[in-house]
Amino acid sequence: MILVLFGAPGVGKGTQAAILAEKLGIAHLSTGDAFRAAIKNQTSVGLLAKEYVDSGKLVPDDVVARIVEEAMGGEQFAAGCILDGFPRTRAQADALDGLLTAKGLTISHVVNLDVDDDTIIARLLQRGRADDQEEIIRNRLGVYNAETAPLLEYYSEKGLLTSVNGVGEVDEVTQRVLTALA
Ligand code: B4P
Repeated sequence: MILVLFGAPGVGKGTQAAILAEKLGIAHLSTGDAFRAAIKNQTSVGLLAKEYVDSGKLVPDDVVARIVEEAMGGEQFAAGCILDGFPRTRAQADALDGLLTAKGLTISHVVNLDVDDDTIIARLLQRGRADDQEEIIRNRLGVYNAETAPLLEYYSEKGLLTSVNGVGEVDEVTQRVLTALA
């Protein structure tokens, strides 16, 4: 199964992906986590990604495609995976299609977690990660609306998209996602 968890920053993609990966027994790839690890370890990708992640901009598509291709080559991805935070642009969606086609795979589901902006801002301010400051969060939401949200139509036209209410207890949201996958 290739599951894409989709949604604005802070809707709970990372939270749900970790739980679902465990429940479904498949790998979890978070591009956000991959960039944060690269930044921490000061790799070449990390040095490149830092200014984008710090300011809430999208890391350039070619860098994202490189990190995803590398990760998905790993053994643990053979049984499928949950993609968390990728794709975020049409170019990334095209790169993913190319990657999967080369492996004889296709996307099984795209689940969009739907959460209102006020709830997102409150959640992220409470978390308080370095990029969780109100001005940067608003920038991330703007980038999401301009560059990522248009993918909803792309996946809807392919018949792959289900939207799930992401407001509520974490367990409740997990159940809604599992129902959407059934
Ligand atoms: P990400 O790491 O993907 O982070 P996110 O979108 O902010 O968070 P997510 O939706 O996963 O929310 P989470 O579960 O953590 O991106 C960070 C940056 O990396 C981007 O701004 C960009 O610069 C870069 N990047 C990543 N992928 C990229 C790509 N493909 N292309 C280009 N750039 C890319 O939840 C947030 C908070 O809410 C947590 O504190 C959590 O505990 C809480 N929460 C979750 N569910 C809840 C619930 N049901 N109720 C209450 N709180 C909840």
